[in-house]
Amino acid sequence: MDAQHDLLDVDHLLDDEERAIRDTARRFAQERLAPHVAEWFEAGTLPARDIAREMGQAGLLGMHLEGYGCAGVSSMAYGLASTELEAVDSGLRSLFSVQGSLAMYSIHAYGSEAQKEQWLPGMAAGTYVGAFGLTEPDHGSNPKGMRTRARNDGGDWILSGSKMWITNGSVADVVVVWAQTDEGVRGFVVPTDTPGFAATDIKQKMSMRASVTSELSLDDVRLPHDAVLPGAQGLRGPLGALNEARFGILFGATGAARSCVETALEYAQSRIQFDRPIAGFQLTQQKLADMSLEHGKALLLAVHLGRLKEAGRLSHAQVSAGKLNNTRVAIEIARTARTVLGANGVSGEYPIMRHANNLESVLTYEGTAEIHTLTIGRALTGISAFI
Ligand code: TGC
Ligand code: FAD
Repeated sequence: MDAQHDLLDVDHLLDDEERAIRDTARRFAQERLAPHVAEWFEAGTLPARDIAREMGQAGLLGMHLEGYGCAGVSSMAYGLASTELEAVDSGLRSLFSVQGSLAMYSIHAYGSEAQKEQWLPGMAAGTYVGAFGLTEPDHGSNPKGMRTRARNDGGDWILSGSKMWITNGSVADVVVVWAQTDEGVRGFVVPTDTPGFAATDIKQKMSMRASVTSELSLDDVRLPHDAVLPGAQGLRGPLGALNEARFGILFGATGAARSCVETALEYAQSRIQFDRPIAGFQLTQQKLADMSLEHGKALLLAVHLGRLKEAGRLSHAQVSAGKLNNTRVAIEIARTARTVLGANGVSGEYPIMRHANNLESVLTYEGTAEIHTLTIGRALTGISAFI
């Protein structure tokens, strides 16, 4: 691998199978998604159901899960696929993460056999789209305070409340909804055609425009007794799923960063000012060197955490460290890369401003930078500073 694309030769740390899966995901992302993404972002719409079907055909959805039509690849391979999707757009990686790591993972890890058989094969194929409803209008960082409630009524469950900022919400066939019950927080598998369920898209997003984000309203949604996920009790359930998705994000952010570095490098070599390529100016080279180095270090961290995960040694605090570092690094790289392109840096003809805008969401969702900082602080000191 040459220094232009992989300064630290991180590629050398991957095995042949990991490289093959990464290359397949890259081909899919570059050939099927990249040609359209700027248009989707500009229009603020995404043909999410069509893309889910294509991702399903490519074997990407729930690819790290075993059985039920899922590919059963390693965590590392899943991380590398996240990188390739986010190199095109964070919104596309979001569709893939929410489907595979939040909705499918929750059903796979906590669901009954009947729930798994009903939903997972269709979700792996992309014929069913899934969403994950944890955040509420008044409870984001602190999901413990959620107000959505599920009460028992003659053996059925009745769900009422609302969820906010839900990726895939209005295009989903099924949502894993987290709600308070008399036994603490429980997860419910909610088919979106159930009476009382409604989803409204959130408009005027300046970030993640190539992603569907919705508000969900649950107005006395009646579900059968077996709609509850039997294996999840308390906040540990949703937080366990979030751990999986955060792992994908710590890889994914390096994809957005890579796209920015590559764009800046190519531009700097062809843009002439003062009769020479701007890549020849020392100040530009400093930016290019810093961006490449920071991108390489972020990728090294991702691969290291991937190896820890495969060895069953990855802690929550380490996932927080990776998510915090790599989103922070990616956003800095996007800002620096933008300056290299001058005015063209703000144009949608180049991907940089789109990545920069998306990364503002990535910094906030799946636990804000502050929450991950405090998670690391708690692991270091043994003292929780959340409350
Ligand atoms: P706390 O007392 O620390 O923990 C409650 C229970 O959960 C366990 N736990 C975890 N389990 C798995 N993974 C983790 N990362 C875990 N962190 C904690 C913990 O052991 C405990 O278990 P048990 O059995 O003892 O009860 O809970 P807390 O209320 O103090 O909260 C901690 C805090 C603030 C870190 C947590 O609430 C948090 O992470 N808040 C952020 C919320 C968040 O990330 N929301 C994301 C919503 S989904 C989304 O954004 C999707 S974006 C689209 C895309 O992915 O692309
Ligand atoms: P708040 O929790 O209100 O935080 C506001 C600010 O206060 C932040 O800076 C935060 O770090 C800080 N803060 C809060 N508490 C503390 C503290 N104790 N100490 C220090 N600082 C603190 N959610 C889902 O459930 N499913 C989804 O699919 C989903 N998709 C999303 C897609 C997008 C595009 C976006 C933007 C969000 C999505 N979310 C989703 C929601 C996301 O997880 C929340 O936005 C996030 O958890 C933060 O919650 P909040 O926005 O309510 O901010």
